[in-house]
Amino acid sequence: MSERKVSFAAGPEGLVPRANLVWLVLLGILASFLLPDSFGASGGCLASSGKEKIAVIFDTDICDDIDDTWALVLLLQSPQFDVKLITTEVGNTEAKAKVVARLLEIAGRTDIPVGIGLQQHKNEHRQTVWAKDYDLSSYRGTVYRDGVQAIIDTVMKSSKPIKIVATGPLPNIAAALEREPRIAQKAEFVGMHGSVRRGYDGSATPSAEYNVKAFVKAAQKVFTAGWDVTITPLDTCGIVQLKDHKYQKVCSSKRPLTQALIENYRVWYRQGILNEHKGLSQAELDKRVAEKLDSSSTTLFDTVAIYLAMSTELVKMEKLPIIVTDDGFTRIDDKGKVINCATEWKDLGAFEDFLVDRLTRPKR
Ligand SMILES: [Ca+2]
Repeated sequence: MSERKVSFAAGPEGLVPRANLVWLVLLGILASFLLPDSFGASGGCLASSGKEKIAVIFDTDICDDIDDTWALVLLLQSPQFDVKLITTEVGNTEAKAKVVARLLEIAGRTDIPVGIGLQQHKNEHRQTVWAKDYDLSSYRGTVYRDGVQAIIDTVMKSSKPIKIVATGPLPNIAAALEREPRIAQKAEFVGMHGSVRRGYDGSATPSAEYNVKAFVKAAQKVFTAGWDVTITPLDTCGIVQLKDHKYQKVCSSKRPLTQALIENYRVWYRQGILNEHKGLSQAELDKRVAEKLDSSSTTLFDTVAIYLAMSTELVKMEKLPIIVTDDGFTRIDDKGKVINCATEWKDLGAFEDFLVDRLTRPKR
C-alpha cells in the first residue's frame, strides 16, 4: 500500500521570543481548564494544541453492536487523533467497510483510508442496510482490499509511535502479528476487551466477554504479543450508557455526522426487532423503535477504548498479570503478561459529559 502523507502545520515556537514562551505556557495551562478538552481528555498539552497528534489505527466490528458507531464518531470528533486507517472486523467486512466509508464521507474525512478485514461470510449485519446502495468504489479516499496488510504497512511505515485501537474480536490484528511480528515493536494496543472483576451489566462475577470469547486464539495472540497492552474491560466499559438530558442532547444535535449516528442507531435497532419478530405489524415495529430511540442509548462499551487512547484521567488504571483462558475469560494470574487495565471509574458522570460534548460540539 502507499501511505497517505499527512502534513503538519509548523509550530510557533521558533518564531516567538523565549520570554514570551513563559506566558504562552501559562495561557496554555489556563486554557486547558477552560476549554471543553478539560473533561479529562486533554491528552497532554501537545495533543490538545494539535501540534503532536496521536497516530491511531481503528479496528472495528461495526454493524454488529451499535456502540462501534458511537466510538467512531467520538474518534472523528476528537482533535487529539491523527487517524491513519480504519479496518473492519468479523463477518461481512466489505459490507461493514461501506458503512464506514459512508460515515467518513458525511464527516468530510475521506483523507482516512478504509481497509477491508478478514471476511468470514457475506451475510448482512443489522446495520449494513444503511449503506446497502453505497458503491465502495465511489469512496473518494483509499480503500484497501487487504485490511490486514494495510495495518502492517501503516504500522511499519509510521515515523512515530502508533496505537492500534480495537473494539471487536481480533482476527485482523492476530493475522497482522502472524504475518509481521515486528508490528509489536512499533505499536501499542488499546482495546475494549475482557472482564477482570466485574461482568456484564456490572455483575460481581466476571464474564467471558464477547470480543475475547468469539475468537479466543486471536485474543491470546494479541494479549501475549510484545507490545504495550491497555484495555477497558467490562468493569468500566460495561456500565456506560447515555440517558435523559445527556442522551437527548445528542439526539437533538444538528451535526450531520451525529444525525447519521442516530439514524444508524434507528436502523440497527429496527433490524434487531425484525430479526426476532418477523410477523410484527408496521405500527408495532414503529412503536417499539420510537420507545427505545426516545429514551436512551444502548451500552456504549467501545467509546471507552477511544477515550483510553487519549487519556486515563477519569479511570483507575491497574497493571495486572492477565491470561486469556481457552473458554474466553481474562483472569488475573501470575503467569500472565502484565497489562494496563481500566478497572474502575473515578468519575463516570464526567466521562458521559465529555462524550456528549464530543458528539455534539460544533465543527472546528
Ligand atoms: Ca464492537
